[in-house]
Amino acid sequence: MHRPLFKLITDYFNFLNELLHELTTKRIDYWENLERTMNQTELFQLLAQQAIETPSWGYGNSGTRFKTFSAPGAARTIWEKVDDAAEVHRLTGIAPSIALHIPWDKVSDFSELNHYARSKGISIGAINPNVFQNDEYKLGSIANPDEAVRERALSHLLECVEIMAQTGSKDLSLWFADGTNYAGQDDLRERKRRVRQALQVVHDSLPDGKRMLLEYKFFEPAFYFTDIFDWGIALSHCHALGARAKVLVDLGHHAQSVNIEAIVATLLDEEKLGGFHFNARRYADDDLIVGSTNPYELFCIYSELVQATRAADQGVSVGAKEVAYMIDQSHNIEPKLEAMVQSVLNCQEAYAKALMVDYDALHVAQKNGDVLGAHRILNTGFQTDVRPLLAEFRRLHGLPIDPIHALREGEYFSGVVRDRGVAEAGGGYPSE
Ligand code: PSV
Ligand code: MN
Repeated sequence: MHRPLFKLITDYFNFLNELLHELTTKRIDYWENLERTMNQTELFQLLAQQAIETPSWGYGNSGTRFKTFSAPGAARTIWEKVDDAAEVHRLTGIAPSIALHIPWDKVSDFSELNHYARSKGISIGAINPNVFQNDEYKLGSIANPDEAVRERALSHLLECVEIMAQTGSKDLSLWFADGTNYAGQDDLRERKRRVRQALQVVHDSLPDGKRMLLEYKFFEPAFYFTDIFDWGIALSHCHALGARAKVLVDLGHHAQSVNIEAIVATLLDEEKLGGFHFNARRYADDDLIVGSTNPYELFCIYSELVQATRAADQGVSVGAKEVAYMIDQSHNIEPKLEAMVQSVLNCQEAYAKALMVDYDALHVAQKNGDVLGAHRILNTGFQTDVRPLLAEFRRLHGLPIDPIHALREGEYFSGVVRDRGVAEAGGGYPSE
């Protein structure tokens, strides 16, 4: 036989052989785990219930304080942002809502926006008030020493509660840039009381079934003191405020090497975990893709959540099932839609891995004091290659097997690049 042709054929057969081996070992991998944990129908039901909200501010041009970049096809209006969020949902099947930031996403008729979103197959999710961008908020919003400023901040928060009614949103997502830059600048206990007072008014204005999620962040934009600086202060406010107040954990808002899954477990047990802002941090608060620098941390967080949903304590299990999952990322150098799809898929993968753990065996090992046995049982989930399983899940749901490939090859992205073009973006620091 002609030698190059013969080589081509044998190479091809070797390739097929390797592929078959790859697929069968991966199948055994997750099938073995499944046998020990749950059946496939149960697993697929849980995966189908997963929902990751995407943020309107992740679809427009964004940047650092040095430069805002112009991304080809970036959404220019809230209507275009809804279109993009709908596309992310169409590709992944698990991103059914979009969070709004007010006034960035303010429209004259929110019920029209609500109908528009629904016509695109998604809903309006959390409403995020913005009490950090006006000049008057230089010394804070609800903690400001000036009562008139505090009143204006509060009335914006209450306006957002009204917007929730028009958009059908369940959650008011609260983050405050309030803080001080110098010791002695303001009275720390007084500031705590001002915050509590305003939050109580907001809490009490929420109708049944609506919640306020209180986000903490340990620094920035203030650098000496931040009013809601960590989960401890957020939790004590939420406990005092009442049943509608819950804590929101933004993965980027912790100091280096803080054990976030321990915070998650604590808040779950206190029945006060309300939601997440997913992202990945390297040094400080940043907008890297969730699970890109810290896949093990994300897995451990999901593992705590899975265990809490199965807790014997009803309050804990019900609370865990009501946790809201949201992405909080603005992508500056990555293609925006692709980054959002990737983020949603990373959450799906971490969740699927957490479902692969044999928690009964884990508890036995823990009771027996089998330190490394328990550690290995947990890690079995993390080490499981769930990609073939998720591909099968997508096939069953009529979703693209590879959503990133579908986005790259599909008409949506090239269409928005063509139709929207490259919008002018602002600079960073003003130049002469
Ligand atoms: C603040 O850093 C934050 O995490 C809050 O959630 C804001 O609402 C969001 O980013 C967008 O500025
Ligand atoms: Mn956030």
